[in-house]
This record gives sequence, C-alpha cells and structure tokens, in this order.
Amino acid sequence: MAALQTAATLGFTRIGLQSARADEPAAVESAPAIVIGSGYGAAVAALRLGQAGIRTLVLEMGRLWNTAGADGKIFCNTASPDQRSMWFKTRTEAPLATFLWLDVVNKDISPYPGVLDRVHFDNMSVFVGRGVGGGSLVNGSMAVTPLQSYFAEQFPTVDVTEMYGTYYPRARAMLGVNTVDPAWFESTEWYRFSRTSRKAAANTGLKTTFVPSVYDFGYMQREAAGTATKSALGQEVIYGNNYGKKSLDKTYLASALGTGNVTLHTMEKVTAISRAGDGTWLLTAQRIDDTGAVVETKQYGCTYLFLGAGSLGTSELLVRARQTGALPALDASVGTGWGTNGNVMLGRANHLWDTVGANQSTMPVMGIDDWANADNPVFAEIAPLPTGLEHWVSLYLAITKNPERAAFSWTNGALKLNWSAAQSAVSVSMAKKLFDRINSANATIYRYDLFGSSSKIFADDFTYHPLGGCVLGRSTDNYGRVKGYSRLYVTDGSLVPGNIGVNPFVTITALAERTMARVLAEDTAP
Ligand code: FAE
Repeated sequence: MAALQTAATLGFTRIGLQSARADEPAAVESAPAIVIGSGYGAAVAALRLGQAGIRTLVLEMGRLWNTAGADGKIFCNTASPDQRSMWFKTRTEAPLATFLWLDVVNKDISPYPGVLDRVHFDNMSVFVGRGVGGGSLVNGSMAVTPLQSYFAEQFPTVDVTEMYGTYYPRARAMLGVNTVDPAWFESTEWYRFSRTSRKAAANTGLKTTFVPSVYDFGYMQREAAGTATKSALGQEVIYGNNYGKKSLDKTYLASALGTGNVTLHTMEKVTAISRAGDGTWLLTAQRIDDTGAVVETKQYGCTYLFLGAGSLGTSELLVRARQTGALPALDASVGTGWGTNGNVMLGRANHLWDTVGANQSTMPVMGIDDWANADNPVFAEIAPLPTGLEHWVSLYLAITKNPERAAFSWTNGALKLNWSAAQSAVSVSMAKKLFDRINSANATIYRYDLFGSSSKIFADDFTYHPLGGCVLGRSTDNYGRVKGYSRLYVTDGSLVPGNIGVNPFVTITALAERTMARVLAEDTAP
C-alpha cells in the first residue's frame, strides 16, 4: 500500500500550452504507454510494462481507497452501508433485495464515488468494482482455475499446455492464492453454512470441491481467535474488505508502482480514443470530483494503448469509437460475444435441524461441481448470507453453461446491451434442474423471500461475471492485439467469450500475463 500512497507523477511530456476550462481539452500529456482501468487485466499490463522500463500511465475512473472515513475504516460494512458503498446511487442495490420479504437489506445513501457499481441494461444489470483495483476491491476472492478441457473449448486457439504450465501458475502466485486449512474448515462455526450445503449435495450424489481464495486464511483464523480485527468474519465483502484480502492494490499494482515507471491518475474516466495522424493514440478523459461533476477534460497521447476497463468499459470505448467513426477499421465482432457466465443466484430453505450458523465468513470456499454432467453442466458456489442470525438459508451463485450471447451498441449517446429475459431463462432452467434434484433428495424447498417479488426464486437479472465484447481470436489476434489497428491491446474480461465455467479473475489475470509476455517480446523492441 505504501507504494500506492507515494505514487508521484513521473515526467510526462506536456505538448501544447493553452490553459483550459473544465469543458475544454487541456494540453496533451503523453507517455509511451497508457493503461485504461486498474482491474486484473490492467494491473498485469501496468506491472509488466513498468518492469520492462516503459513509462506507463494508468487512468482509473474510481478512487484510490486508502483513506479512512469518520469511523476509522476505509470501507463500510455490508450490514450498515453508507456513501462509500456504491457508485453515485441514492440507495444501495445489493444482490439480495429482501429478507423475509422485508425491505431490510438496502439503505438510502448519498451519491458518492463508492466502490461498487450496478450498471443497468434493459434485462440485465452488471455489478462491477470502481476504484484502484477494480473488481478485486469488491469480489468474493474465489480464485478458481477452470477445467483444462473447458478452457480449451472456449479458447481453441490458445496453447493450453503453456496456459496451465506457465500463465495460470504465474497468475496464482502473483495474486497470492491460498486455500483454507481443511481441519479448521471442518471445525469452525464460520463455515457451518458450507458444511450444511455439502451435506445436501452429498445426499444428492453430487460432488463438492474446495475453492482457493485470495483472502488470507491465516488472517481469517486470527479473526476467529479474536486476535485480529474482523473483516471476512465481520460482514465485510461487496463494499470492500478493510483487512485480510489481497486485492490488486496490495499485489500487482503495488509492485507496478514500485518499478518507478508507473503513474496512476484516479477519478479520470476515459470517454474517447482515436488515432492521431502520426499513428499515436489520443485519449479524452474527464476528471470528476466527489459529486460526480466534471472538473477537467484532459487529453492524453501514447504509443501503446492497453484497454483494461473491464468487459463493460472496454466494450463501451471500442463500440463507441467504431460507431462514431473514430476507429472505423475495428472488426464487426467488436461488441459481440458477451455473456453473464451463466450466473443465477438462489436460496434453499433447510430443515430446522440443518442449521447454517449465525456466524458466517463472507468468503466462499466451496462449490458444488456438476460441470462434468454433460446434460446440464453447473458449478454452484456455496455463498454465505451473514446476517448474524440463524436463518436456515443455503445461498448459491450458480455458474451455468448458458450458450446465449449478446451484443453492445452505442445508441443515442449511451451503451446498450441487447440481452433478453429469454436468455436469462436459459441459465435459470439449468440451475433449476440441479437444485430441483438437491431439493428432492433432501425434501427441502426454495426460498421465495430474497429477491424482491413474492414469487421470485431465481435472481436471473444480474451478473457478477460480465465477460466478452472483444473476444480473443475474433476481435483481436491470438494475443489480445485489436484487429484493424497496431499497438492497441485488450487485457481484461472482454477477451473471454461469455462463459468460463468458474469464477473468472484467475483466467483474466493469466490471459493478461500471456498477452504481456508476447507483446513485450515482439511489439516494443526498439
Ligand atoms: P475490472 O476488475 O472490472 O476493472 C475494470 C476497471 O476499469 C474498474 O476499476 C473501472 O472503474 C475502470 N474503468 C472502467 N471504465 C473506465 C474508463 N472509461 N476510464 C477509466 N477507468 C475505467 O476488469 N470473480 C472471481 O474470479 N471470483 C470471485 O469470487 C468473484 N466475486 C465477485 C463478486 C462481486 C460482487 C463482483 C462484482 C465480481 C466478482 N467477481 C469474481 C468477478 C471479478 O471481480 C471480475 O471478473 C474481474 O474484476 C474483471 O476484471 P477486469 O480486469 O476485466
């Protein structure tokens, strides 16, 4: 973290001298390389560029989360959210809408550049992290490597031996992936909810598997012992963890800034990219303040441009550039191939004797793995619901092999996504097939009280895992180089074709490592 706090602007060239009003472009600041965003793909790009001695500027639209609020904490608690929770909302929009049909989950807040955003399209809303570290600030830390056979199915042009022998291990090591101590897992009250779901799965003849994490389990055990301040055991997760989690600001990004070649600008949203006559890249960025007002319009120039703004952010920049005529040579496939990773959330009601525990860790460590079932492949994360009370709910985030895909467009000055309710229904029917079996084997039922309306069992209107929009090997070459333009790269979740069968950030990180190794070897040589 120290490295982040001391980041200083490193000698960027100023071209042009005119002073500017907030709504006018200022002088152009240029750097050899610019990275847009600071999530997984962006963080890998920044570190590897910095290590190669290339001066690099990272532009992130969210805050640097390093300053404590009035309560002494950087992030607010999931149970008592305040303005720090969400990106310019007047009320929180948590995935669970209600509990016992009561509107007790969400709270009114003042608009502020908070850490979690929920972006709404017609039939789908997408949760994304905002701030230095992107999704790593808000996610559940599950660091899962997909089945090699499914990776090969989704990425037929990628050498899987190299991915699984070199880039996945590199990504896991850099991210600080660790696993829960099985003996502690079996004995602690904090994972009773997982053990209860495991029992229900076993009664159905289904297999469960431990999933690795970037939350430090040594720290979590100290939380449980009462010797460390509680974070995962203190209901912190989707609005940020104050302790214990190895988010990117503590791993890749700290190392990137430590190279001395990487500079970070926060609260700057890139709104346009175009190509100058000399083949360099031109960017327009709006710097905002804590009210969301644009306080400066800036212009940047660079030779190498890396897009790491996430599936939504990168798709928006590219689709907009193609549709406005700024980058007409972008491939027709740009903006397509988008999917939800088949996400569906649901709850089951356990019998009174199958308790889930009042105390629950917010970090999932187990999944029901039925991916090998060719008729209905599902991987269901056993999710916590930490309310501090026994509620007998088993919650799940199912990842289904939904083949449906959607496309983005830039329409009337806004990003649109043509995902339909019928496409979500495909995920629901897959999740339902699996959980109907579990309910029938255990004589249990679904919970009807969690998602707002009186009869809604499956939350099929949001995703945590937006994937696609600039798919590897279609809109780019086999290494993330965008077709139609040189020295333009994509390194984030938009490369993944809509589904990867497990939680995606390890795959995004590993693919970015693969891209950077190739690009630095071939494209940046003098
Ligand atoms: P991402 O991390 O989204 O970063 C993009 C960054 O770019 C963000 O910081 C944006 O603010 C910034 N940005 C966007 N547009 C612009 C712009 N125009 N100008 C400047 N900056 C911009 O991208 N995945 C797992 O593998 N395991 C989990 O346990 C897990 N749990 C999750 C729980 C939640 C609540 C959420 C929301 C997601 C979860 N995910 C999980 C998904 C994971 O966080 C996500 O796949 C990655 O963060 C995506 O990484 P990217 O590099 O694509």
